[in-house]
Amino acid sequence: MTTGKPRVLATRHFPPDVEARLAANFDAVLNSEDRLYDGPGLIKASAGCDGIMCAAGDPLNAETIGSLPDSVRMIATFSVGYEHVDVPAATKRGILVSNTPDVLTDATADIALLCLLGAARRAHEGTTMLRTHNWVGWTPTQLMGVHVTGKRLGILGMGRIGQAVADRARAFRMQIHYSNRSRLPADLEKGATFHANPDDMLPHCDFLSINAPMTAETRKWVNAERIARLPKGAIVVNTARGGVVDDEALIAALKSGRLAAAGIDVFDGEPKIHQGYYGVENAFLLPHMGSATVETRNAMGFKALDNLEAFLLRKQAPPDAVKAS
Ligand code: 8YV
Repeated sequence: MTTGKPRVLATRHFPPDVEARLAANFDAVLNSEDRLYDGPGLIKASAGCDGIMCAAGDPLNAETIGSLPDSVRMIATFSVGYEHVDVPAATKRGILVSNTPDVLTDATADIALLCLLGAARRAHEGTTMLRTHNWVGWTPTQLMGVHVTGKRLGILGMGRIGQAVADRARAFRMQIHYSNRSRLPADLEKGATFHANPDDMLPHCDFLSINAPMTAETRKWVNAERIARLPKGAIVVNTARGGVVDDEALIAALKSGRLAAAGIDVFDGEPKIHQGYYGVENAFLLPHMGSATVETRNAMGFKALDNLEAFLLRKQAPPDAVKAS
C-alpha cells in the first residue's frame, strides 16, 4: 500500500521518539530487530526508497552505493562521522549525503574525559578488583595511578569536539597543546599551544587525545614511531575512530610500560576488536559510547530527520549536506 509520502529506509533500530517522527512524516521501512545489513541486504531493503537513514558501520561503500535503486536520492547518516559512506560515489549518482554535526559534541567530550580519567586512575583494575571479590581492603600502595591536574594534554583535531575536550580539561588545570589543519582564532584557542606539525606536539603530551576524523591521512596515525615521541608513561585517549590507531603498536606500548595507560571508546573493525586489548589491564575500554545519552541520540536522530525532511518533503537543500572532499 502506498502512503503518498516519500519512503525512507531506517537501516537500524533508532530511538523511539526518532522512529515515531520518521513514521509520522515518511513511509518508514523500520528495522525493529536491529539486524545489521550487509551490502546486498541494504540494496534489497532500499527498494522503492527515496531516502536512507543509516548509521556508522553500515556498508555504504562505492559498491553498495553503485547498486542502490535509482529511487534513492538521499542518505542521511545518524552520526557526525561519515567515513562509512562513500560520498564521491554518492555524488556521482546524484545522491545527497548529510550528517549530524554539533549535537554530539558535549556527550563525546564527556566520554573523552571519562576515558582520560579512567585510564589515569586505573578504573578498570579498580572495578575488576571489587567485582571479582578481590579487594582485600585499602593499602597505601594500591592502584596508584597518574595525576591529571596540571598535566599537559595534546589534542589531535581541534574541531568542535576537540575544543569541548579542551574546555573540560582546563577545569583540571591541564595545559592544552593542539594540532589542527589550521590554527584557531585566539578566542577559540584560549591560550592553547598550537603545533602546525602534529609530530612536534608529541613530546609535549603527558596525555594525547585523538579527536580527528578518520581520513587517508589519519589512518593508523598513532603508530610505533609516534608513540616513541611521546614522553615515557604518557596516556593515549581515543574517542574519534579506531582506525586512527595502529592497534599492534598501542598494545605493545601498553604491555611494555612505554605508555602508562590508554582510554579507548572506538576500535578499528569494531565490534571485532584486536584480541590483544583483552590482555592489557592498563587499557580502560568502552564499547563506542561517545554519543550514548538519550538526549544526544534523540538530537542526532532529529537532525538526520531535519535533513531528510528539508530535501524529501520541502525540496530544500539539507542543512548538513556533506561534500565529497
Ligand atoms: C555514533 C559517532 O553514535 O556520530 C558519530 O560519528 O561516532 C557515534 O557516537 C555512531 O556513529 C552512530 O552512527
